[in-house]
Amino acid sequence: MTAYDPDNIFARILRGELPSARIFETDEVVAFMDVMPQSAGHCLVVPKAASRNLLDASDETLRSLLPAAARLARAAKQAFAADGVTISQFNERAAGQTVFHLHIHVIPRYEGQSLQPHSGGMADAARLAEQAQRIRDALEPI
Ligand code: DGP
Repeated sequence: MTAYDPDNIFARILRGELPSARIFETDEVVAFMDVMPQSAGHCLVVPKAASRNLLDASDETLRSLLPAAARLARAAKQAFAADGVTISQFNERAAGQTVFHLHIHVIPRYEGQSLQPHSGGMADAARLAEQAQRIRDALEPI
């Protein structure tokens, strides 16, 4: 497997070198809005620990990730009055991965609406910040 690149976009977001519309942070993970949303409220949960994807992640990293994704999914569903939530995660380029730091997509779904393309158009930063606030307001306490 290709080595982890510590200068990938999400590593730089985690270090605060690039901006993101942050939703929450714990000791283990950071959640922020996806800048190329496939639906209204599309967000990501990213472990702080370095791995390319699920294939090289430690069990410890994976253990913290799914509860965080579920918490984020519940909040995003409520905040956007969504009808459902798609959870997705890609491993390596052949599987559709474009950013090589492990992350889980939390994609609110709406009856009768298909998804925008994966890694499609960029969303407006102010709009993403407002959406992050809406999800933050709907988060359950840990
Ligand atoms: P993938 O690696 O295929 O699971 O998808 C990466 C996702 O990350 C894709 O939905 C677009 C999103 N993305 C790409 N660059 C940035 C960025 O700079 N900031 C944020 N917030 N999201 C990004």
